[in-house]
Amino acid sequence: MKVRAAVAFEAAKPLEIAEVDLEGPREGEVLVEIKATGICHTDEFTLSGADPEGLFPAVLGHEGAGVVAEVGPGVKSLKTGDHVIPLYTPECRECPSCLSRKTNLCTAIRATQGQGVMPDGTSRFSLDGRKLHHYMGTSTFANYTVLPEIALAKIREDAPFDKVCYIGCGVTTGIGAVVNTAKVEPGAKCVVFGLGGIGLNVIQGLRLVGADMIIGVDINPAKREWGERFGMTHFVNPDEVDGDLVAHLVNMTKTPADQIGGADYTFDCTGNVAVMRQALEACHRGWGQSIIIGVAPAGAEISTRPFQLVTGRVWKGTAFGGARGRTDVPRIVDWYMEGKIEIDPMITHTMGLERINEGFELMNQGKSIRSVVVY
Ligand code: NAD
Ligand code: AHE
Ligand code: ZN
Repeated sequence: MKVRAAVAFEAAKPLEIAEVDLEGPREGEVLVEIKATGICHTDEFTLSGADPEGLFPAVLGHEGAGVVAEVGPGVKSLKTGDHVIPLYTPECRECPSCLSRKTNLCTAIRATQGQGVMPDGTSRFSLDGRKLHHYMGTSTFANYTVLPEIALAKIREDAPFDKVCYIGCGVTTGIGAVVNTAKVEPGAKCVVFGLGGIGLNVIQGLRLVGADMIIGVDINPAKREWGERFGMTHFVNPDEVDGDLVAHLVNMTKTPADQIGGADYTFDCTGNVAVMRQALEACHRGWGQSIIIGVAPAGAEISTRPFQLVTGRVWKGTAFGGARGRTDVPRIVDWYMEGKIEIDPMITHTMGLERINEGFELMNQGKSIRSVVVY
């Protein structure tokens, strides 16, 4: 069938809208009509050429929501008409990782997903007979896409696509980092670096679990108001700090009873390895945990003095907020529908597919929190 897609032909070039060919679903696969998709910084990261796994030409996009249009042979858990959210972290419930209960990083199809193809090693997308790569196993920058059954979360039918698509990455990543990865307890002192589409969801996750001190750090002064809107208690602009940022943050967390200071939990939502170091070193001696969410460019490495870890600080990372997608995503949709979490105010821009490059520009200029493309 012919579908409309925003194609990334080359790194660091704008996406091009094209009518491309999409083959129907094979064994264990599902054809989904995508109704809406968010634009995440990771799409920009791959488009920029900084992603070591980046492949071109490709149909990017990983933050979608839509309706099952057709199921392939052997598909048991979904039927035509079901409402779904694509999962770049699938949940097969059978691989060693899923069975371990220690991680959400299902390994059933990770190898082929990283090669930009379906689990049988072929692509369903093409243009004039030339193969187009899938992206993160989801390719939501097309109005129809094909995914494995294990990479789809079935959601309730009254949830609006143009809002819950954000649960396909940003919302789940931010809130999940707090709830699943860090397991932040009420009363905690926390620092969030980078108040974009992910960081603001970390902040609302911290508010949800009852953190006491939620310090937001961003070089964009406009993010102060955004952070406060979702529960941030203090804002720090590194450009306005006189002296060392880490010492400044540690000082902010000191009390008369605790003159050591440092955060119980910090979160990097920037992808900048220098910031990741600051986030670790702003943690409390003996127990502070720093969670890396941001993705860093090819070749970048993190560093710190080993003494930071010897003295009890912990460095952790999280993918998709540690969420098991088919199990957790429908619950997060329920939280949104029940008013327990906010999404609407973070979706600052909505546009048709033909304006998708504007969405990338708004993000690069720090003028949006989330842009959503509606088909
Ligand atoms: P975004 O562009 O919306 O937000 C990034 C924010 O960081 C901006 O507000 C920017 O001003 C701020 N920032 C940049 N440099 C900074 C610095 N030196 N100090 C403080 N703040 C700084 O991006 P996003 O969509 O929120 O994504 C954030 C990061 O998370 C990206 O690296 C993205 O690829 C990654 N990500 C990871 C996962 C995961 O599962 N681990 C999921 C989604 C996104
Ligand atoms: N391909 C990159 C890393 C990209 C990355 O870390 N992706 C995150 C999701 S970001 C969503 O916005 C992730 O889930 N990683 C786990 C995985 O298995 O991909 C690289 O550096 O090679
Ligand atoms: Zn994302």
